Amino acid sequence: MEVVTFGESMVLFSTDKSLPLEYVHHFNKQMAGAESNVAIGLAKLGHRVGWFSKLGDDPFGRYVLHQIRGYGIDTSRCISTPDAPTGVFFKEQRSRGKTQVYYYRHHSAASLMKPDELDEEYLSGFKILHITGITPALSSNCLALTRKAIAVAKERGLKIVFDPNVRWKLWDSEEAARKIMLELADSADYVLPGLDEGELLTGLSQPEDIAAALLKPGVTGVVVKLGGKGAYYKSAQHSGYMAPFPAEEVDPVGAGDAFAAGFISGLLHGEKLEQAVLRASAMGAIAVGFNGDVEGLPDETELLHRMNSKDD
Ligand code: CKP
Ligand code: MG
Repeated sequence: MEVVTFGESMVLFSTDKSLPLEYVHHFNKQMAGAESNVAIGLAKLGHRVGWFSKLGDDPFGRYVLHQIRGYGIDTSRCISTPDAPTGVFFKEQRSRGKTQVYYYRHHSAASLMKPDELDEEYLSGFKILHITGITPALSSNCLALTRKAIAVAKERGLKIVFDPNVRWKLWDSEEAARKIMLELADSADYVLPGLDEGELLTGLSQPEDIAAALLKPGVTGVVVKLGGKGAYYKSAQHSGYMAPFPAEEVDPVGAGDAFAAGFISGLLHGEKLEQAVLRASAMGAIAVGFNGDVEGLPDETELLHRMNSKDD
């Protein structure tokens, strides 16, 4: 197996109308979650992936599980619990490309994940562990689970890719978020912050300075995502800006996860940092062009086509 990730996936209710949610009568049911988005992105590209979580023993939990399993992702370490429901969230369309999310995930099943449930042997079977800053924000047990997974991954030789994915609605204070994000960033091999997340972590505002500050001993590469302006990448040997892929922005949610999936796929192909960032950027550009987090993600052929037509 190649990549393992874990975190909360939820049922997403989205709308086709650009209206405040109080005026919306019909919703589309989809599934979303940063880590499962990455898992699905990788699975669609042909990689062998494992994802686990704790889901409510309820119809939404079964729906999420069936969706993720349907992509050929290994869900054998997922736990179902009668003690709490599967989380849900709603996405409001403010105007084209502008969205707002409302979570109903407090005390959800996933927030009950805990460190002693981690199957350490299972982790040994993978090359890369992907983690995000969402999971440690769910509960103190989820934070402990994240720390344990990192420790086990290091012990067993997995590379760690960390996407801060700061969600202010989940953190009690900016200080707590910064402290934990920095701890996780320092323990990763690759860190993929957005510009605002890089600013939060370092107090710096230029991509070059942010990347230099996060490239601590033990960290191999940092990629600062700049949205429509591309990305800046840095390792001990190489650094540079990646120009953005042309993209029509329909829904930016999920773009960061698509970027992470592309980046990890590049690592698995043995690509150099710049080439992996190119792959990541193409994935991000594809992801902003459709509604939903994963529905429009490409297979390997489509992705290569997009990468080769960058300057057309
Ligand atoms: O950073 P992204 O826009 O790629 O992440 C989107 C996901 O997990 C979305 O699917 C949502 O469920 C979440 O991030 C979250 O918890 O906010
Ligand atoms: Mg993100």
